[in-house]
Amino acid sequence: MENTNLQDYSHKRLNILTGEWVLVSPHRAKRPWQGQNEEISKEKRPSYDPTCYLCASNTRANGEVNPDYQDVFIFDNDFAALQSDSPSFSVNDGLFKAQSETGICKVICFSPDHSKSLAEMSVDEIQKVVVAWQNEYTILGANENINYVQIFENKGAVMGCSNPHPHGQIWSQSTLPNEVEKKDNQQFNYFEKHQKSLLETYLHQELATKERIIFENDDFVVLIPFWAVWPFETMIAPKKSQKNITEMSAEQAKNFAEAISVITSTYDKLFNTSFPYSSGIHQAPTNGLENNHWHWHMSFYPPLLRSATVKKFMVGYEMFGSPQRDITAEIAAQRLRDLVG
Ligand code: H2U
Repeated sequence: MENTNLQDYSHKRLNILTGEWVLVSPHRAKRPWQGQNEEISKEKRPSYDPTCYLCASNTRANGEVNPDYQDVFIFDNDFAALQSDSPSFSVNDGLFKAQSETGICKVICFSPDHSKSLAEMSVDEIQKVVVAWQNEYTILGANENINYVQIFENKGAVMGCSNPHPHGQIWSQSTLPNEVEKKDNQQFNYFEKHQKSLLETYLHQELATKERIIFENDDFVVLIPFWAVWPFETMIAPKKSQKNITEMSAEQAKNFAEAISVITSTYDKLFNTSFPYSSGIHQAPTNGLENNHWHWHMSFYPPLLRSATVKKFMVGYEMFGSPQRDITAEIAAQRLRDLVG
């Protein structure tokens, strides 16, 4: 796309997956910064921490002892936000509306090595995490009370992560969360009209221009979406539409693991820090429907803006109006692309 206006003048871009707009203000990218700096943690972690709740053989907060696990370890969250045995009820009192919600929450330790993050793990080690995610989607999705499985990771204290041990979470529940419902509707409407995947069609267009592509292998593409909100937000998506992660072959799971390895290690190089983010996989609900409109993808939402210590705040206009960014998706993609390898 040869449109220099997008690099020079304020405009709005449409997120085709949510139907929402983001305001882009490229001319502001050079403004001086006199605001808050985040602390950089220079702490070098040991491979084993006797006080860590997630390290192998240690005792968790509720008194249970972790096994001496060798790669991936999954357990039911001891402080689960959703419970499978809570009562079913609803409130319909005029404009007061509420309904009960049940679910199952799990914690997934990516590695017994306390000092590592996904960025430092090998592709083979990450593939074991991918296979564990596939298994959990299958097991939880088979439960008739579970209609959606949300896999995610909070990395870094700045993202509210409670423990530096490499781990993620899986929250599964009876209804679709807000973000998933938006993507469900958008993809459904496109599929109904065009009989093809919205995201696959979008990826074709991206692969033709290459402007926002950071990395690709045979099966996956890593890019900054045209509509990205966070300065260095990225997405990993299979080139050919798949509804959920269980459709990946072993070879594809390895290529997905490679894509995760490339983007997380590239992030660490950008500001020479262990790059914080929230990442998550959006995929087809497990509600027993065909869901042919779904094309799964993994998104990374990192808060850092211009250094290891200056982060983007989603405040003010973002809270009351729309999300807004200064550095364009194309410039951010160029910076990440230059660091790959
Ligand atoms: P975060 O670091 O993303 O907050 O995830 C850690 C999760 O681990 C958190 O949801 C759970 C917390 O409830 N946890 C346990 O289940 N048992 C423990 O002993 C410590 C933490």
